[in-house]
Amino acid sequence: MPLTPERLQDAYRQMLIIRKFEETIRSLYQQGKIRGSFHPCVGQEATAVGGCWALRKDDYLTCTYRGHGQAIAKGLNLQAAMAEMLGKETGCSKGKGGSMHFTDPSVGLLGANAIVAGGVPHAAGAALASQLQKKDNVAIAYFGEGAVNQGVFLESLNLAVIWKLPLILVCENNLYSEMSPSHETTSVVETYKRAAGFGFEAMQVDGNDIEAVYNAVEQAAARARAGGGPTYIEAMTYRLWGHMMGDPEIYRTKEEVAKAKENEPIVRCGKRLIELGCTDADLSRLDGEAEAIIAAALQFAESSSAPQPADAFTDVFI
Ligand SMILES: Cc1ncc(C[n+]2csc(CCOP(=O)(O)OP(=O)(O)O)c2C)c(N)n1
Ligand SMILES: [Mg+2]
Repeated sequence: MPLTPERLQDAYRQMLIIRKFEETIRSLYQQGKIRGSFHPCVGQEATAVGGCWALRKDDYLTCTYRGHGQAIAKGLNLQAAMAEMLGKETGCSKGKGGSMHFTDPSVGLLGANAIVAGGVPHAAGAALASQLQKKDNVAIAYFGEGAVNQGVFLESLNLAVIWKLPLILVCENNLYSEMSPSHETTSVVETYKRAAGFGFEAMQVDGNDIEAVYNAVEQAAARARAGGGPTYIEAMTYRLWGHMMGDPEIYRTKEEVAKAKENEPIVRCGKRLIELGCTDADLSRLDGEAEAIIAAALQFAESSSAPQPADAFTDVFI
């Protein structure tokens, strides 16, 4: 069932929440309130919301260090996400994981992963478990196009097809792997063709079109639940900010980024909503709601306590 106009409004607000989450993190980072690295997903919100909203809460998700949007779209509590960024004990990983380790099994979020392609075999494993337990849950893994050159990625593709796993692979192809353009590093830049070569149902979609992503993932999930096996979706998108905070962005031009902004998913979804009968006032209301949700999450996170030193070695492998 496609996204209804009502649900598309909610999805628009969800994308705004993710955008404002990242903007807030950037500001906290600049104030020195957050340490470590932060890889923003600004510009890629449609892949996150379109994909995760096409799934059930009890389906499994793995994502990368750029996965804040996916985690939130899958249902990660926003206050727990914000608190995790600030290293507070109320964070989803009790303040010990930070930006690259958002986890919440209660919404199927098996974990973000800082290792390129690391989440792909994890999702394949979750899909295998679901199949062996004769459940109808599917697993989705998000990764960047840089992941397709990793050995474990290719091994996972092979087994997923051989075992007909209920697995959905979403490649967020944003054209760059760190500072390297993908055409300089990857033999077949249209990554879905590799997956097709492994026997996947494989396609490329406009990753900045939330409805296109939603429809592709919804169909993939229906196929997987019916025992039809895995699907590979290459979602073409663009990250509007640098690879991480402090990226000097000397590998691309300002003109290229400006051009990409014309095609960015939130503006596009706003235009689509206007076509469907929404007014500018409706869009401003949704923006205001998103703003208030983010402000409440920040207030919660800032007023939470830091983890106790005595708990330094609990919930961690040492
Ligand atoms: C196995 C491994 N090799 C190298 C790195 C360093 N690294 C971090 S992000 C990244 C780029 C990955 O690019 P891509 O998969 O396209 O994802 P994007 O950052 O564009 O979302 C690299 C090489 C890593 N984290 N893991
Ligand atoms: Mg990339």
